[in-house]
Amino acid sequence: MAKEPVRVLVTGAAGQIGYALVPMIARGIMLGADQPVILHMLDIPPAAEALNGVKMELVDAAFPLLKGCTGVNIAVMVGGFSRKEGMERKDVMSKNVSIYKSQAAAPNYKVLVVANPANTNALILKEFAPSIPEKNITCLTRLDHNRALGQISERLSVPVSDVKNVIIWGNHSSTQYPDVNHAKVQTSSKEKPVQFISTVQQRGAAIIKARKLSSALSAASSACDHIHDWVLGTPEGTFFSMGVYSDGSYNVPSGLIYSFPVTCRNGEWSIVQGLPIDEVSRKKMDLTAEELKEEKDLAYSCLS
Ligand code: NAX
Repeated sequence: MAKEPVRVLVTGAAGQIGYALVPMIARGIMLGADQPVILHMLDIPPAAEALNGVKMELVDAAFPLLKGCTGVNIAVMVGGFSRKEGMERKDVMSKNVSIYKSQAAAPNYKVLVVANPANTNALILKEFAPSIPEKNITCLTRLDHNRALGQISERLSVPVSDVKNVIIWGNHSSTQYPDVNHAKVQTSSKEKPVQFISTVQQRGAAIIKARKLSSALSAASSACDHIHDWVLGTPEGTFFSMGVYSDGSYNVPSGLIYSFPVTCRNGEWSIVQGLPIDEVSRKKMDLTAEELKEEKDLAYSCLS
């Protein structure tokens, strides 16, 4: 019997990540090749014409899984204000957290926040949307996770599918801690995963330098991976990184959206427990938590 369609909302759908993301959803990359989807695309009035163009292209692509457009089960929130030259961090923060505060009226569905500052936007959404269970609000650090897998695969010359269980701890920013201590690599090489922390932390900036535009196809693909594994589950023995509401695991202060290693079953994520943390890792995990606390304070000062 044909499955009931799942309704997916994409905010910022006329932007560059939105443009790369919606055909992936319509093609079944996010929720599976047998899952019909209903796309709900949102943007601001100045982007209405461009959004209509995206809609026309979706019709032209004749995706068999794509149905009409109503209601929502999953929201991928890409919509936001991008930093312009000369703007202070506080100005960008102020514009974005205001957007996320106003979108907090959203009902009870699974939310993935992509727009930056992703962790803090997700936190504001969580704090101002008490009707959404905190377990339903997450942010994207899967792109950083996938970047870490890609770097190890390139440096050890192994297929990326032979690498698993890297961890991105903390903020989706340059203080994130890409951790290879628990990574597993299927290789006969004796070489250890090499020093690559700064490459992963600075990858977004390197892409902007090369492309003169920020990451879009890899961000869209990672957003699909995030929702795919959250809804359909993680493979046995494998974990992924997700920005989730901290419950104090690994002594990360609660009350922050922090990236942890998670496994998913039956549409629910759980933080992987009991991984040993060495002193170097501890310092890096605390540093990125500190930045998130500062961002939280800044966000609240912008909203008051
Ligand atoms: P674009 O500027 O191309 O697109 C953003 C879209 O959001 C625009 O179409 C704009 O009209 C729309 N928008 C603005 N305010 C809105 C509102 N109130 N409601 C709905 N839509 C609204 O940016 P793009 O390159 O697509 O990036 C989108 C966001 O993703 C940015 O904040 C960016 O920094 C962030 N990123 C996050 C990543 C992550 O891993 N978490 C990686 C990629 C990306 O840098």
